[in-house]
Amino acid sequence: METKILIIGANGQLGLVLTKALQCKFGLERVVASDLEKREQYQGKFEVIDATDINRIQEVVINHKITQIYHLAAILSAKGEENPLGTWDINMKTLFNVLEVSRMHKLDKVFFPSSIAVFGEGAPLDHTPNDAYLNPATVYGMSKASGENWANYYYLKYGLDVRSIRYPGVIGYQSQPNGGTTDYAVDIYHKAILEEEFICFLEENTTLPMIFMDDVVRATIELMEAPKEVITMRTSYNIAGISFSPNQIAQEIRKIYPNFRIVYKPDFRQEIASKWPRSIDDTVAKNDWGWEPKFDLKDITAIMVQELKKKYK
Ligand code: AKB
Repeated sequence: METKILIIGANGQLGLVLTKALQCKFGLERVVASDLEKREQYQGKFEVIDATDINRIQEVVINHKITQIYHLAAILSAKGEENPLGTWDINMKTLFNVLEVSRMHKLDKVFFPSSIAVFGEGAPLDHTPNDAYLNPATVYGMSKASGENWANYYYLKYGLDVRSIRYPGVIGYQSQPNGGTTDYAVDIYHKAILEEEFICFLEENTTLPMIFMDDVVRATIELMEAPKEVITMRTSYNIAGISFSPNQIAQEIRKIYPNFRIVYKPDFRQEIASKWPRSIDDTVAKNDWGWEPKFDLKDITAIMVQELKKKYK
């Protein structure tokens, strides 16, 4: 059967860009974007879906003869702490709905993003290996760690081809992140271009794993396109892009904007970040499906500045 893709959470930071990449690869007709609200000026097929409603997902899957789902909708680490039980309900319910519809309708493949938020105390902070102990300290991290086990369960029990990546913080100029602990690494570029002071909610030397949008979109599609036999990790794959601290990103920005000012006012997000890895060991993804990042901090800064300047002109 011809590939027909449904993206759930298509209006989010990654969804916006991944949808376009999938449209380029498969054609407008074979990609159905969905979210809680229809996006204005959207080119292509769009369905309004509340992913907590299994019947609605099922209806769209049947009507469009969907063969693959990318389930991107979730409440992220920082926002999730405002309403722990509500976050758990939404993150788990939407995942169960996607897994169940995919099982019932025998879909070819499902993509479920996990996150570096699955790590916590007990895991090495540097070069954290794929099989490190998972002891997340946020509800978001708990939902992703459990989700990974459920993905593996559906694969083992029902043969559902669920694939997953633990995303680092994602940096891109096309869209805004919302509710994450790594969001500062996007916001900082907007302030730099506007020549405004940036108030950073993390301490200056808090190093976190990050990745450029182009790399993460390519990683996701490469994993989904990889032959089934090479996939040895049915929970989730670590992938690394680049690790840096607020101080290092500010120094890189100052090479372009020498007067750029950053003020550190750490809040509750510092507590979350301090439990996450500083860097990630992605050997398993490299060995299994040839993952390789392309963008370092210098490249990312140059592209972010160049593209955001056009936006603010
Ligand atoms: C967050 O900060 O919550 C996300 C993530 C690392 O999963 N960007």
